[in-house]
Amino acid sequence: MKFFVSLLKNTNPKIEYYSRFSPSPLSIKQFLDFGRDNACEKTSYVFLRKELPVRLANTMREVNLLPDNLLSQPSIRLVQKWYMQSFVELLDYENRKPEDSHVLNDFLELLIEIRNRHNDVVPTMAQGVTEYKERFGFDPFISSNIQYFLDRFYTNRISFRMLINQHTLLFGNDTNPAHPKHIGSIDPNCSVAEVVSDAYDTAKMLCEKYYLASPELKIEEFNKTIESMWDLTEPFKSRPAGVRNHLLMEGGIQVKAPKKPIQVVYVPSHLFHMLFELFKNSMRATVELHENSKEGLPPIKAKVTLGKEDLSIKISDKGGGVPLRKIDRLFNYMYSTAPTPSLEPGAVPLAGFGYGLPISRLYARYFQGDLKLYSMEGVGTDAVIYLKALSSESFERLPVFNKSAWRHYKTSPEADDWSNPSKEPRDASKSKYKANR
Ligand code: W6P
Repeated sequence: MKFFVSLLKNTNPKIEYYSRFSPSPLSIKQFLDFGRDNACEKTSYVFLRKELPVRLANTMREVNLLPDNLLSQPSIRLVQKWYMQSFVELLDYENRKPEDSHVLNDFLELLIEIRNRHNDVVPTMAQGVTEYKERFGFDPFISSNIQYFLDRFYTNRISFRMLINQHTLLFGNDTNPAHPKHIGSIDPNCSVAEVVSDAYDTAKMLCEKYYLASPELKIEEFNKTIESMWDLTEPFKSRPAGVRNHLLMEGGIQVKAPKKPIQVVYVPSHLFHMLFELFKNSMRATVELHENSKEGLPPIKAKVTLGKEDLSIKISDKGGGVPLRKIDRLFNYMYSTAPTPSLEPGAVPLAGFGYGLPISRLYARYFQGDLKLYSMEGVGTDAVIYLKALSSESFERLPVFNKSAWRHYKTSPEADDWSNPSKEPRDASKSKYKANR
């Protein structure tokens, strides 16, 4: 087996060549400006035929640094095969001039093919982690390696799909009739409360299907950038119906809100993904804690705020919270893969706690934002999505394959330099995982 693994390793000079380039991060503003002013398909083609192989090669080199026991799992090998095939197919275009007939069209079709080939990368990698765990058990060192790797690998995948989607949406024949103002996957005027409302409605349907009940939503908006827009008397007029319903609270009077809804230049599908995941988690916690209470279900609250630098979205539930010790686990890939430490026997599909939360956080971080959980055990949880308010500041945050990344995989864990709360005095050097001194 070792032999085959090393056969795949770094033997392809093209992977070697392209992995020496660092990916070129783009800002949302750059995506937008490029797509807006008579976007040029040739320019996009010339950029992508180099940038896509660079991003693939960087991540393929990193896959090879995984421990051999993991790398040899059939699912991981399958994913590697997909990456290799896509890489080779893209290299076909290294010397093909955009002026030649069919080149642009063939390239566009190839991108669609590649996107489809990689559709199931996330569940397939999860399968690989499961296979590994079943054979070798849970190991904190391996787990932290997997965490580091998958965060980078999935970020790379998000970015790869972003580039492909922009190209195919801008230059493919399927213009998006539902969203004529969108530039590819970007909405230059993305109304945040609208996406919050859509994500809530979708999660609510699932919730009612499994629990026959669901908590209400209350949305508030605070636009701290334009105080003059505050309007204390007039109800909203310019909103889509779905949003108005949630905003007109208590007697139909929305007390504190600016006239203009908070908007951002963003990818609505990314925002939806994150919010949907958070709502599922909040709903589950709320329903399970209050199922039998006479007072009914406490509502979920959403608060959207805009400052100079951050656009923040807080989703608050009264679902009883999570002890601090367990918060990290919600973002841990190895821990959250079934079956071993199944968090809840008989968990319903609403559950979340799969890869939903860690990947949602990657979406937030991808454009320089973040996703954080603040929980108070016994009461409830606040989840906050932070986005950059300015599209000129939301540059792609991309993993780079270099010496420093390499070191993450090859360095064994340090001995713990904090005390261990054990009853007996123990010899740290005997510990299975901390014995490298
Ligand atoms: C919970 C656990 C959780 C995770 C993510 C978002 C919200 C919540 N609420 O109880």
